[in-house]
Amino acid sequence: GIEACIFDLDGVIVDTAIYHYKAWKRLANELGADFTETQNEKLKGISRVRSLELILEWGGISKTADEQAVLATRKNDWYVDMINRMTPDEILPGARELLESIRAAGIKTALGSASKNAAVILEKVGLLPLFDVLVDGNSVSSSKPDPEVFLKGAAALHAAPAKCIVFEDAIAGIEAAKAGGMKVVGVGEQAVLQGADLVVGSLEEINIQTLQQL
Ligand code: B16
Ligand code: MG
Repeated sequence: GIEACIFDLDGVIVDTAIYHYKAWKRLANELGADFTETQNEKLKGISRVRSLELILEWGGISKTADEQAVLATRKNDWYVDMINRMTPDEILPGARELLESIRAAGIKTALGSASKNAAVILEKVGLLPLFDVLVDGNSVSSSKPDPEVFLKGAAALHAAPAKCIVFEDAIAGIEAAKAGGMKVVGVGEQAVLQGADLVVGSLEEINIQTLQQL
């Protein structure tokens, strides 16, 4: 049976991607640069530092490490202003219900997010009590597609990776789950999320039975 379910945050539980996008776009524009929607997809699931490196690379801009630290902080300050205003209305469809039914079935839950702001976001939307363990950007050294974040979640819950199901909206996250030997449900578009064991448009489409059949 399933021993643990590990959830990505942004794009699965809440749509913080829109806030990341707004803040990165504002920063890029201030630098006289921009990025496309396709490029924005590549920012999903990866760390803040890596996201900035990519945006600078796409814009043909070079900055020292110190300057990059200042820019990343500026983006994060704008981002934090936006997430501090989040409410439970922003929980994505089906997320709360699925978390509740997983826990009611005696299965453990973990968060596996690249974000250093994960705990604040879960607190704001009122979902913190539904997670047994949080593994986020503060507790990992390698970011997705490295499987570290999910393997740490499994280990903290004493679950075998092969008996874990990961929920992910990003290509990097699906690769990370697969690299960790886990099952993965992609949340989003089939065309984007190839490699997932199952792709759904939203968590509303899933119940415990669907998961047990994976
Ligand atoms: P922060 P996830 C990821 O969250 C986002 O998808 C990604 O766009 C962001 O760069 C990363 O968190 C780091 O976030 O700047 O808040 O530390 O999808 O892994 O939950
Ligand atoms: Mg995500």
